[in-house]
Amino acid sequence: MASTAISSGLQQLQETLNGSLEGHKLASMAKDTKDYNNPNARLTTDYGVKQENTDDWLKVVTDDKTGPSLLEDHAAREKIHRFDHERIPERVIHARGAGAFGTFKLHKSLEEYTTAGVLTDTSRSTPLFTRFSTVVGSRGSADTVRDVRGFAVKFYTEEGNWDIVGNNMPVFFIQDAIKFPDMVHSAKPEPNNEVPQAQSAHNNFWDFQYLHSEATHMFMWQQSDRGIPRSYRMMQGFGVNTYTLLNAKGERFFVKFHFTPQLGVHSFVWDEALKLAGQDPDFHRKDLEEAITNGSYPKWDFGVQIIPDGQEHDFEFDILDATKIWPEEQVPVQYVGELELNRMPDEYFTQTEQVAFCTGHVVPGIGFSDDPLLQGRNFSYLDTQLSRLGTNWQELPINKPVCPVMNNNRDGQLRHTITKGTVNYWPNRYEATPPAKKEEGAYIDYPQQVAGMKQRLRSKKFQEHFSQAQLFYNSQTEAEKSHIAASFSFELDHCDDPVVYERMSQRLADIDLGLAQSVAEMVGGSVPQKAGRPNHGKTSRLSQTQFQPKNPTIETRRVAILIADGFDAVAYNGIVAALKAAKAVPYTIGPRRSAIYAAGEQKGSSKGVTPDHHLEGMRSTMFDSVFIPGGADSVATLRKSGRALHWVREAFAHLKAIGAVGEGVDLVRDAAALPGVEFSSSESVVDSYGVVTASRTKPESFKEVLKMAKGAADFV
Ligand code: HDE
Repeated sequence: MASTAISSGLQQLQETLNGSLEGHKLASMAKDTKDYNNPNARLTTDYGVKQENTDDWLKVVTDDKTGPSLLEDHAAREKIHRFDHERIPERVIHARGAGAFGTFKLHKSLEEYTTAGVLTDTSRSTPLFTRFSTVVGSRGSADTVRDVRGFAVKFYTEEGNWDIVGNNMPVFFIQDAIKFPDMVHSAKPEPNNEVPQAQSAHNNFWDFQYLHSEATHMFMWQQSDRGIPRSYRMMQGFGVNTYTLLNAKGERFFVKFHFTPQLGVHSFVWDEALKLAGQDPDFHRKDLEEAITNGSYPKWDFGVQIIPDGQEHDFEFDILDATKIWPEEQVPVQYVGELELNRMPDEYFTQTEQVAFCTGHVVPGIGFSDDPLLQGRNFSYLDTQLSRLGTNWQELPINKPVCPVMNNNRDGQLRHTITKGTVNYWPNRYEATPPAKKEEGAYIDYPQQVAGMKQRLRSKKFQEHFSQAQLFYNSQTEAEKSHIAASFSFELDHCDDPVVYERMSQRLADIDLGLAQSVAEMVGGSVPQKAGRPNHGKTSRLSQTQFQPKNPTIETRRVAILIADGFDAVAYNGIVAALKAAKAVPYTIGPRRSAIYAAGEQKGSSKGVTPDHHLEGMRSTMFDSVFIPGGADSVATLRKSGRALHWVREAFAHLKAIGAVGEGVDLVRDAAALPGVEFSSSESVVDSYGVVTASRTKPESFKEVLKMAKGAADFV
């Protein structure tokens, strides 16, 4: 096929990238890319023959009589046959996800600890693909459910692919990989009726959590606001497992990987997340796409925590236990690089669905540790790709490394590479394709001394399960703590087996008596009278309120502007311009999606403003903030609309910044007819409960409103 728009677009991009690694990856993908939106292309069969009719099966037919369809129609059979086999098995977990391409830049070399080029060469720009996901739900489930989020990054480095297959929480439910199938079975829909979908709020999940006290720390994270992130762009990423780094002197270091979002960590409130699951199940997917397409590229600071070999036993916890963090106060995070996402995939299936991450994919200078969860993962990821993608999945464009690949792994179903040569084994008489030497960049395994009894046991420090659960809870703000209590109350209310909610209420007393008592009362468990163990009272930097941007911004925040006929054009245009200038994303919402006319404008003499959506089509949940410009007729219409009042009330209940000017303030006042909530009607700018109102429209009002909207970033 002639060079098409997409592949030539990719090629152009590649040329501008000037022979860089990113250019290399793009060029390699361009070879496999075809443009369907090309008016010069023609429909063909899979074997390349142009087709004149793909709408009617070849059949015996006259003007008034339809006879049998003919088996001889190969093109029709091919079309149906290909359709019949379109589906592949979804990921056994993390089935629902969204991906994006990006770049990794290193600011500070880690050569003291590693030889890995990607972590030592500050002149490099390493291309990458990131896939975010929920864990429990099926591929078609909702984005905003309470769950852990996957944060998987494939770095296409000069020395081969390096995958960090992480999550948005730094710990995990279990310590030993052999428990994984039990754990996942308990979280997935129950086996008898396949209920519930994408929920941890059911008997089996909480039964397992109680029976595995090692899960206590992790379920506190999952029940916290971290379980309902506002955006993939606003969550942390953690490698979770302990890896190792190896430097040029052959010294080894233990390492944990961190990604901290430059936009800060933000979450929904639960009511919002629940509603969004129905109102817009693709909310996170669309959010990522909206930001990248608008050029507001999400960025994370990349950091490492490092413990030198020999110091691994200096901690009260085992540094190989994935249910434990390394508190930052004990092992600081060194931020050394930046990950940016800047390009959406061209096609979901071939890129986001077919990407195959493996914890086993490490590059020279990076290695594993004896973390028993990681060791099992190293088997599982390689293995699972086989049932999802078949053999030769490494050759799919999204999975191909940017460096040369050559070995004697051959054949298998759907092999693409054609390897020339007369031998396919090593050693061979030609000395063809010999193994690499260390100085040629070969992967070197650390010569680790190992001794011990072969046993099905866990070592001593792995037996302590509550200390860091307390540490996490103690570190939360009062608002975050109340969200945790509300979350347990919701989840355990969905468990109808008293054994489950009774026991879980008792378990919470191992963390905090007050928490256990409030949850037990809500869910009908017997109320614990004394703490299961004393609280050590320690805290760490674990509240998400401590991960906020240095310069708060409303960039990428979605602001709904409510208007009806007769709106104040000065106020409307002013706020739209101010929001755009601040790189926020304004959406105009009206009672209908056909033109709305400003005060003094006439249908016919003016085009009016065409809203992006109408009040029934989108709900306040889909926006970060609501603004109501003045205009007597506009506001009178909105004040009569139950939906408009609900919009403002709901936004208020979800702690969103609300702004109103001129008569718009009256709508806020109507909506705020709640006990104990009062809004002044004075002419100056009023800021109370996160609501900014200014009865007189003046430029300063917009500034105040914007300031408040920025403040919205602080609501957790
Ligand atoms: Fe995974 N996990 N996992 N996991 N995991 C998979 O691999 C597994 C664990 C994580 O976007 C599977 O390709 C075992 C921890 C992410 O494609 C599977 C254990 C962490 C993704 C698998 C764990 C993760 C997966 C399913 C316990 C955070 C999605 C499909 C030992 C550090 C990757 C696949 C993507 C996916 C196994 C525990 C993160 C079955 C056995 C801990 C982000 O191989």
